[in-house]
Amino acid sequence: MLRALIWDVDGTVAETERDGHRVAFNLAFESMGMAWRWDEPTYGHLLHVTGGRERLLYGMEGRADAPSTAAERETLARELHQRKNRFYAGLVEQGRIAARPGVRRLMDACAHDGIRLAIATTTSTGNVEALFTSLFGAGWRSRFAAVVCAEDAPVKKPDPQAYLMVLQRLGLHPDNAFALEDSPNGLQAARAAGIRCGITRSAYFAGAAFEGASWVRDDLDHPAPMTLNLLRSELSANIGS
Ligand code: XBP
Ligand code: MG
Repeated sequence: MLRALIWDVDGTVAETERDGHRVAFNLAFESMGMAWRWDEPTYGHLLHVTGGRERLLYGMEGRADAPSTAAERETLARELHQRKNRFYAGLVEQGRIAARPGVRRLMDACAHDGIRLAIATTTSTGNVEALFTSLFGAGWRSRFAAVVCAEDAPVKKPDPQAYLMVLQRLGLHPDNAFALEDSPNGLQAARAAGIRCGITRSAYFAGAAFEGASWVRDDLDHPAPMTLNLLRSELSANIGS
């Protein structure tokens, strides 16, 4: 029986990577007087590493103009990451990022049917706070039964830590939850926690393979509305698989 819907944030609730984090990383580079810029193809490649600080460290690999020692790289990555998150919050507060199609509708349907909402994300708590306040208003948190972010689950997707923590906080068996994701790393994390997972393709993972997903679609409204009844039938048809 479906008791909880677990949401990934970046790419699933909104196109935050292309329009938010990437732009904010570039503002952070600029604010430190650095010439580095991540264009869309470059960022698409770097996105295979989850976690903004980890992504910065990965981006430094092979760069002649990156600091030479691991300690210096770590210090620079932390500074850039903090700046990036401040810029990201600013972009979000300006209302520059919208919820993806069907997100609000499905969240409202869950509230109506008593299906609990949860978040399993590798992004930082502050970023979720900024985005969800902008999209759903200051009282958004009361609508979610569990919110697990990078600070709670530091071992990032594709590791299942965030999903396992959500299940633990909800007191649920994986057969009673369904996950919504946009990336191969996210899908792997949900499935490793034993949770069925549907994919709404985001800009950067439009061409990715999603083996093991319950379904793959453009978004929650296309080609047709994804409903709770469809999710329920998905769960009952695949118990234990
Ligand atoms: C999201 C991430 C995050 C964001 C940036 O992945 O990997 O790192 O890109 O947020 P997912 P932070 O959607 O699979 O959770 O800078 O806070 O890490
Ligand atoms: Mg995502």
